[in-house]
Amino acid sequence: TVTDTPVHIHGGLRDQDRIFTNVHARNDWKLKGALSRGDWHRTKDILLQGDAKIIQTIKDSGLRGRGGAGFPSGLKWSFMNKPGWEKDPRPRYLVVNADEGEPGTCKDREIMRGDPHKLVEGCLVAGRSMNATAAYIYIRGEFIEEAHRMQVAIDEAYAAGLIGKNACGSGYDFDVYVHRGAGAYICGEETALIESLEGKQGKPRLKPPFPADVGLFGCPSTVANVETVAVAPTIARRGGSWFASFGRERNSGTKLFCVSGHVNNPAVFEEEMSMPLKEMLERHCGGIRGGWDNLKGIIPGGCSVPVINREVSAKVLMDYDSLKDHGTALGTGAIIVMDNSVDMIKAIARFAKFYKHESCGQCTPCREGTTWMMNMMDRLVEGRAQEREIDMLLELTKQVEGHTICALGDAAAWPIQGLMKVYRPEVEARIAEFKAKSGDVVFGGELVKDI
Ligand code: L3W
Ligand code: SF4
Repeated sequence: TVTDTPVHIHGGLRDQDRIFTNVHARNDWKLKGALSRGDWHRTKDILLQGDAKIIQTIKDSGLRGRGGAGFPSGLKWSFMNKPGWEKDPRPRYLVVNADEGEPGTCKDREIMRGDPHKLVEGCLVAGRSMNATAAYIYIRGEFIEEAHRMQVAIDEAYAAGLIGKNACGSGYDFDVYVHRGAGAYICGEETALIESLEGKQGKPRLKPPFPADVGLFGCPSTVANVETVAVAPTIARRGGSWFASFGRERNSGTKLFCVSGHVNNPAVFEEEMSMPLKEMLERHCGGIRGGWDNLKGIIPGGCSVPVINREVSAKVLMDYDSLKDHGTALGTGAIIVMDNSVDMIKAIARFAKFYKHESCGQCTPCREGTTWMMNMMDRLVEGRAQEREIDMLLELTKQVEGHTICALGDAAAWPIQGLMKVYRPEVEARIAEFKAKSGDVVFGGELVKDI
């Protein structure tokens, strides 16, 4: 059911409730600045609470993975502590997914630029909760400055005794490493990321086994997004119920949103979950360029999720359930705004090209399907097709969706399905226009005499 009424709206997040207080790196991002913002405050006490208590706090907070899937974090982290885990001689790892590559998404980058210590401290707290001995931060290769700042923060934390042997004086040993990627979008998929960390080509593995059972170097591992890990210390300090008081049930907490495209002020900001999308754009981005009526559509969660039109954009809340009820998803919280100047068919065709380029090629439906999708979308931009090819394209997306090793196949299919659901009349009009203009009858891109 669609219940578009937030349980609890503050009228915008207050400054004292922000977790990321240096998100634009306006202030000192190093240890001294971090300490002044409350990072590393009584971290030892959190560590001494032990694994079960930390995980319970995360469960109470309702935190869900901020990398796109929205899986409940407390539950996911608890998979590392299955009964009998102490008898398993394998080391255990936290892997931080800092391979932020989803088009439109630029929030983790801000955390690493302005608040790198929040992530280092988060590694320690989350790592402690899953009895890990080390964290690997796998960072997107293009993030040169961010990788540098993370390394500086790690070095500072070692020098101050905050991580390493007897971290924070807790008796717990914990190491943190940075590993730079080499520019493949697919390495943001958790098992491809693990393969890449192991020095192999970044090709996703079949799941199960999930990383919690067989992960990095064959050891129990959890891969979690930068933002998810970075909020853990604040939640542990302020309490699960504090975090859960924002947003609404099953959609709780605060979150970083990144808005790009045709708003007056594109921005990255922290806001509470479940705020109406329209209000969010007006409050933080100065509204749509040329006014609300100039809005054509919005992709609310990074380019992998379906587009919504102006009418839906006006009533949807920025949370998992409301967006799902309206046929799209929160994804990474990357809001791509497109006004009436946008050729929506061309925009989605560009995404199709992206997925074709980034497919790792190891499973046939994705490798072949993304190529077909790109070619068909390219022709639809010109209208060089028959109307019935729209249904053929949709059928193709259904053949790919759910039939691949990883979610990239689904991600390639959904934007096209969204386009046809919302803007099909435009696609049909484009075909009719081409036919009227050229007089040509085409099918599959070929000129045909008799159809
Ligand atoms: C143990 C089980 N663990 C699930 C774990 C699983 C993973 C997490 C979520 O895709 C989406 C994708 C992109 N035992 C488990 C279990 N887990 N069941 O929970 O798993 P899953 O499969 O739901 O999702 P995923 O494969 O992690 C992620 C979408 O995010 N996306 C974003 C992509 C890009 C970025 C970026 O640039 N930062 O995130 C946008 O929509 O399409 O659907 O850890 O192991 N029984
Ligand atoms: Fe590779 Fe695509 Fe298959 Fe994922 S779905 S494993 S990207 S071919």
